Amino acid sequence: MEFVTYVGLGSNLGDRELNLLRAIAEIGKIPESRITALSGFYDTEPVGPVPQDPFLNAVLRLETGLTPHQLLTELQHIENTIFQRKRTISQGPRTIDLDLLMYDSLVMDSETLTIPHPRLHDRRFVLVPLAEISPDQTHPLFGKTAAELLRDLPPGERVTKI
Ligand code: PH2
Ligand code: MG
Ligand code: MG
Repeated sequence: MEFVTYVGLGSNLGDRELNLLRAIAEIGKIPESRITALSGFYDTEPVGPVPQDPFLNAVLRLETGLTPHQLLTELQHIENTIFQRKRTISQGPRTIDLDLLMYDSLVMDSETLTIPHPRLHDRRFVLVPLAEISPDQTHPLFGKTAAELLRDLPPGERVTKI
């Protein structure tokens, strides 16, 4: 379990809290991996082009021996098989969304996976829970900590701890 990774969780369809709890339980079963921190749950205003209901968001730290693509496959398996998520509207409502936010200090851009997550640094609904659990975690591209990224973010969408 030598790599420190962060996973963002989001839900705005069905029982949002139950969906996050179920997803966390499933992430806990990923081989060669261990959850070492979990943020609180945040009720957040929807961001992006699609008008939709508010999300419940959280971030967890997962220490793993899996490669980024192996971990992505595990997360997609939970989204698709456990939650039977259908990919209809891009960035639209979903029962569960699991995003690999950071993988150690790795920077990569492949067909299927971009690390760090390309919008991580300007999304309050990610930075608030990330800074809660790991304020000193540095972003490998910007060289700023989660707390600094959050501090430097202009006022934006509402993020309320439940
Ligand atoms: N996810 C999106 C689009 N907009 N807004 C909030 N507040 N939280 C999300 O997780 C979210 C979003 C698509 O992934
Ligand atoms: Mg997402
Ligand atoms: Mg996603």
